Amino acid sequence: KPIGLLDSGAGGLTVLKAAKERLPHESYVYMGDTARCPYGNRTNEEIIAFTLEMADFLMQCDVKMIVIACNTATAQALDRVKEHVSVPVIGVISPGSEAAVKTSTTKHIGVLATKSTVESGFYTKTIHQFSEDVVLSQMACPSFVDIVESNLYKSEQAREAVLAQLDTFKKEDMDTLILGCTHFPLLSPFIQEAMGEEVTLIDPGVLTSEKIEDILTSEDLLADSLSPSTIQLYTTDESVDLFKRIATDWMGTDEFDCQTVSLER
Ligand code: DGN
Repeated sequence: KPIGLLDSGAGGLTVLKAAKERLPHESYVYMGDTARCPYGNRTNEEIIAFTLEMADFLMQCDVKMIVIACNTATAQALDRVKEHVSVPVIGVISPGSEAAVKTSTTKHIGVLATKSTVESGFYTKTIHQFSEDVVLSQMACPSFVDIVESNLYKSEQAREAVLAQLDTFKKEDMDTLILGCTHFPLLSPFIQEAMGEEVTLIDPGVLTSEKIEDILTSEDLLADSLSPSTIQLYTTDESVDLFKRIATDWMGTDEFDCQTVSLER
């Protein structure tokens, strides 16, 4: 059975890429709700409803676990999805928070995320579960999501937007920065440039893939090394072309199938 991943759009491909690198024998079904992206400025009710629809779709694909590869959906809907489905479910906020707390020596951690994630307070709550004395600086960067969804993430325009957005934030004295939106690792060279080499960037996708392996191991669900590995991508946009281009470019392979699917509106 495949592992299911969901995101509001292309951002969760950063988690898929990390998972595929760590667990190459697994098969994956990825659902990106590109037609309704971005989620970051939507109401909590909308985010919960959309996330549950995607979880239902993944369950119809007979997935063995669900990875909410979206911070915004994790913050609003992780518990709801857990109640809703019969397979293990993980989000991206806890793995990223745990890694950041382990990495930071100054105990001043930054988070870049969507408005919804910042306002949810979910990062603050989660990081303080790992360490109570961490100081947290958070910033909402909604424009970064649009840059990635329009496949402009390597452009000079993207670089300038990132440098301008982080101009004030970089002056805060953090030593560790969580890329708290799964779209943002695609912009990490520019984010690193803006923040300076002394700040360690945390990509929650990498840490989430370790957790995926832990869960599959403990549930005895790991694929064996002879299993054929497939990647099936679904997008809710009518055209799959842009999504396919981003996926091919980011994943460094076109060995996947990509189809459009319409969810309830
Ligand atoms: N990729 C999503 C996240 O991690 O929060 C959200 C992007 C969006 O829809 N605004």
